Amino acid sequence: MIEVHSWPTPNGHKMHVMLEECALPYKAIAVDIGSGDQFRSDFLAISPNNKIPAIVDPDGPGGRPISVFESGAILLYLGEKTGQFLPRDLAARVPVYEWLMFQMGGFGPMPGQVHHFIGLKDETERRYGLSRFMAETRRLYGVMDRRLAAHEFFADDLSIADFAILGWVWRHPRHQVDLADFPHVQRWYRAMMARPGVQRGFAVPLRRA
Ligand SMILES: N[C@@H](CCC(=O)N[C@@H](CS)C(=O)NCC(=O)O)C(=O)O
Repeated sequence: MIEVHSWPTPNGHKMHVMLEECALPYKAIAVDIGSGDQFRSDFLAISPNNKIPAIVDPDGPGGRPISVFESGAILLYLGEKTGQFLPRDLAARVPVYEWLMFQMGGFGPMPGQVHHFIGLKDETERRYGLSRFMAETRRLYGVMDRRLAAHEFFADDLSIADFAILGWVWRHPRHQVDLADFPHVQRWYRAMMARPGVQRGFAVPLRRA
């Protein structure tokens, strides 16, 4: 059974959603990042950047165990392993790569900065950080809204790119974005959150042992 070392955050939930949607059996292991579990040496052995998520698949390529860190790499690995949510055809795969990288490089780091600056006590630092990163976060919502105006999903069909982006859109109240301002993202978000696999993924119990 695949072990997912995780926590109920945007990057953690991506994993739980993918595993549920693929109907893969897995064991969720809590890494409480608020208590510093990510710095434990046993976790460092599978996640050298000290961040969740990471997985251990005892039945990796060639039947040998493998660990994978970085949520985008894990989504690609699971897509390859199962043949689900990652098209075989290269032309169909390109938009999956594009929107997955869009999330990993931008729509994750930028709202993540909003989540950081929103909690600062110093008003000057807070104001600068929020004006910069909220504007960029909203710009990225605009990019997604334009894409979804003409597409049901980010790529041609439901894919790992949707699961990656969903983890962060789920946090829109925290980065203070009203989805009503981005109606196509709102339509997509509602459809995604109505999926039973997605709902199971977001409900995965993760408590520290
Ligand atoms: N690029 C990484 C980012 C992972 C990440 O930032 N994880 C956060 C939680 S969402 C974390 O572990 N934070 C703990 C820390 O920074 O100490 C990925 O997508 O896997």
